[in-house]
This record gives sequence, C-alpha cells and structure tokens, in this order.
Amino acid sequence: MLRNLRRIGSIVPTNVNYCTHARNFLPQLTKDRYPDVKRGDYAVLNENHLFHFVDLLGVEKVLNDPSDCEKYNIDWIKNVRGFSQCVLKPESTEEVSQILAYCNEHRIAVCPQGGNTGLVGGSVPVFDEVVLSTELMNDVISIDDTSGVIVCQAGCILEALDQFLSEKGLMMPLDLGAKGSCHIGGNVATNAGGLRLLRYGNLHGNVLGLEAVKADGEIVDCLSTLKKDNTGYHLKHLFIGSEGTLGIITTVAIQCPPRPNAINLAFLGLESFEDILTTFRKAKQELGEILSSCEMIDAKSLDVSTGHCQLKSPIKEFPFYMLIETSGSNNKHDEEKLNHFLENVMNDGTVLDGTVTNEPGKMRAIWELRERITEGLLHDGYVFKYDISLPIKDFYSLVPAMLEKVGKDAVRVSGYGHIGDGNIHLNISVPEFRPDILRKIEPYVYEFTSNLKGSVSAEHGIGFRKQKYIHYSKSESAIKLMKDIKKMMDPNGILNPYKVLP
Ligand code: FAD
Ligand code: 2HG
Ligand code: ZN
Repeated sequence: MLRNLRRIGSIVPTNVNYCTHARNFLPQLTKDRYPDVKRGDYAVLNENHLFHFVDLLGVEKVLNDPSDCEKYNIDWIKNVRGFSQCVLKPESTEEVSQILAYCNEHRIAVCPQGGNTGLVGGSVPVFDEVVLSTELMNDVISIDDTSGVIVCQAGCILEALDQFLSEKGLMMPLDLGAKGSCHIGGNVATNAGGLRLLRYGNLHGNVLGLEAVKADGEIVDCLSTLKKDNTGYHLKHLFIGSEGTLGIITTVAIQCPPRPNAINLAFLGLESFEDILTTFRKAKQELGEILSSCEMIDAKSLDVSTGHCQLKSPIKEFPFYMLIETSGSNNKHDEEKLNHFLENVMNDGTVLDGTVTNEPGKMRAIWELRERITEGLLHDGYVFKYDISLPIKDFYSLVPAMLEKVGKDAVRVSGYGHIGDGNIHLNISVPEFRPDILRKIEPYVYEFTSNLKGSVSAEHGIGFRKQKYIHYSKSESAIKLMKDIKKMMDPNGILNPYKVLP
C-alpha cells in the first residue's frame, strides 16, 4: 500500500543508551545444555549457499567469519548460544524476500534477529540456523504529524525513533529498558509491553499496519495507516507476537501519541505488598487519566541497582518501592493532583517515604534504578528469568514461594515489574547454571502460575526457553490451531525452528 513512498532517510541513533553485557563469558552451547532438542532436517550451509547470498546482497552484508558471527549467536542474558556460520543483513523488503525464497527452496533454517535483546532465547540460533539481521533496515519512510502515524523499517532502534519523533512533538507508545538496542520489528514480533503499557496499551492496538515476508518469500502487504480498517481478517495480528515463526516483519506503521508537556515522577518506599496494592488502587482513582506508569520493585531488586550498578536511591531502605509517573498537558493541574494523592497516601501511612520530581535529570536517575535491574542481575551469575502475569492480589505470592523452594541455592530471589499490568518479573540468580536447580524451579513455577490462572509469559514471549511450557497457559485446541497456522504459512518449518511451538 505504501511502497514507493519517498523515504525520509535512515535514522541512526544519537546519544542512545546501548545496553551492555555485564559479564564477559561464553555461555554453554544450547545443543549441549539442552541435549533433548534435536537438530531438524535442514540443509547444512555450504559454499554454494554462501556464494548465492554474496551475489544477492554483496559481500559486506554477509558475515561468515566465526568471530564476526559470535555476537549474533549469543542472547543478551547469556542463557543460550548457537553456532551459526552465517549472518545476513538485508537492507530492503525485496532482499528479505529473495533470501527467504532461496532458503525455503533449499531448506535452510533461518533465525530472524532484531536488536537481540529478547529474554527467552528466541533471537539466536539453537544450532546453525542462518541469522537474518534487520540491523541495516533502519529507514523512516513517512511521518504524519497530524495523525501521528510513523511508517518505518523494522530495524529502526526504538530509542532512535523516539528521539526522531520528539522533534515533531510525538513519542513512541512503548518504552522499555532495552530501548537503546531493541528494534521496532523485534518489539512488534514479541508484542513487547514495557513501562507505559498501562497508559498507551499494547502493540496490537498501536500497530496500524505492517508488511511482512512469508517463509516462501512472498511479501504480505498489510501496511494500512488507518486507525479504523475492518476489511476482512485482521492479518497484522498474526505477525504481532509471532516471534519470527510466521514471517519476517519488514515495515511497520505505528500510531504515536503526542509527547506530554508535563511529566512528574514519584519514587516511594513502602512496608508491605498490601500497601503497594492500596497505593495502586488509590493512584488509579485519584490520578485517573494522567497516570502513565505504575511499577514496583522489591528490596532485593533495588539492591541490584544500588549495588551492582552503583546507582543512588533518593530515599532510605524499605521492603518495597514504587515508581508512579504522571504525564499530561498541564503541569499545574498534574502537580496538584499528584501532590494531593501523595499527601493522602503518606498521611494514612500507606507510603512511608517518597520523593517527587519533574526535573529531567532526576527523573532519569529514578528510572535507571528500575530499568537497569535486568543488566545488574547478570553480575550475580546465571539468571533464571520468569515473566509472569498473575491476578493482582496474588502478584507477589510467587516470590516467597520460590524463595522457600530454592532460596538456599540462590544468590538472590527477587521480584519487580509492572504492577499496573499485573506482570511480575521473578528472577532467581545463581552463581552458575545448574540443571538440578532448574529442575527445582521448572515446572513448579509454571504449575504455580497456572493454578492461579496466570500466564507463563506476560510480555517476553515463549522463544526457545518456554515452548515446552506453553500448555500451562494455552489450551490444547489453541495450540493445535497455532500449529495449523504455522504449517500453512511455513510448510518447511524454516522460520525460527525450535521456538514458540512445542
Ligand atoms: P530480538 O531480541 O532480536 O528478537 C526477539 C524475537 O523476535 C525473536 O524471536 C526474533 O526471531 C524475533 N524477531 C526480531 N525481529 C523480527 C522481525 N523483524 N520479524 C520477525 N521476527 C523478528 N520486553 C518487554 O516486553 N518489556 C520490557 O519492559 C522489556 N524490558 C527489557 C529490558 C532489558 C534491559 C532487556 C535486555 C530486554 C527487555 N525486554 C522487555 C525484552 C526485549 O527487549 C523485547 O522482547 C524486545 O521487544 C525485543 O526486541 P529486539 O529487537 O531486541 O528483538
Ligand atoms: C523489565 O520490565 C523487563 O524491566 C525485563 O521486562 C524484566 O529482567 C527482567 O526480568
Ligand atoms: Zn517488563
């Protein structure tokens, strides 16, 4: 629909906060750590294949030196490692299409990769799959300042897009700690949630249209830029959250809200999880439409930021903390509302201490306390990571349950996350990976979640690490339909094998 539009140009990130690996070591190869997973019946890459890719893309867009390929084989949290000998970096949808048509014909397995910040092992090969990286697909194609719709290639970095939009008085509707590295295509492929989903909703709502390439190379044009479009099946939703198993997303159209004039951020200390629930309830009631984020952190998680990341907390120590952010168009109005709310929760003893600011530098420092926990945890050693949705009253119950189960083996059992969305991040860090500890945690953690009617993957996806456990949150009939759709769209199973589907 929008093909051939004049491109605005590539956006390269300026001054972005690239995520860094905390420790410099090579994780065990996935094939050795998970010997039950067997390589599928795919072609082994040979010289002819490589020559074909070089002919297609040019030599500089084909990597096959092992040291060049290494970073594309290891995931961000160093849980998994493949041994791909080939990374392809197409620049256009047409190049993606030609790569997939060839791979499909020759039964070459392909692992799509964006910023490689995924947390479930979906973005790196399990064995020797060819990596198709969207790194060079970073053009903004169009932007409409009135409707707020941006159309861009899948490889645009989230933070770079947000910086670009800020010049137009707009913002990206999603924000996450990995913004300096993750690609918008990866965000859409994982249906990433993040820190402001509470206010702006998820990508099923904000993605107006997309273009994707199917396994056989066919380009599927669903690139509508309309807010309302009820013509037939809503095919874009098939690709949103499909984690590279149904097609490669090449272009997206996103609805972007106006950038708020006024932002305020409070950082609060609380005694108990019950107090967090009370504060959240009151925040919704009293702040209403200006509430833009509501996050919680337990003491062990904050220790990661203040300890490993050497950040400074603006308040003294408490068992729990909350970040409450408001965004609106009138600072006087917002400040009045927020101050009134804070006075109430502090006067009645629900909140024990707190600080509030609208200074950008101070807000940034508070957000870092929350956003850098993932990175800091890697300093503990190996991290067993769980991203769980639970009914709000049970939100924190998983943390003490797991502490009892594996507390003796762990460096840390901690919980933090998006209380506003009922999504907790449970992290169990240990000095190094041990299969016996894994067996103590799984499937118990998923049974616990399922018994409470929660979801075993709230926002990170299923990837490689959770495909065995999808049935805890999906019915047999739903899994069967997923398999039928996969078979129809990718009959040779070349797209991101060993991921998502059990
Ligand atoms: P990748 O990691 O490269 O890939 C993720 C999956 O998508 C893989 O299965 C891959 O095959 C597939 N894929 C990538 N690009 C495409 C494409 N163009 N077409 C088809 N498939 C594709 N996630 C949240 O939801 N909320 C958070 O708050 C959050 N915070 C994070 C904070 C940190 C510090 C880190 C490291 C990660 C965080 N994540 C979060 C997880 C991760 O950043 C998101 O899942 C993100 O959306 C992944 O984007 P990416 O470009 O890095 O994708
Ligand atoms: C976040 O909300 C991310 O910070 C990462 O989803 C969560 O590291 C985690 O467990
Ligand atoms: Zn999260």
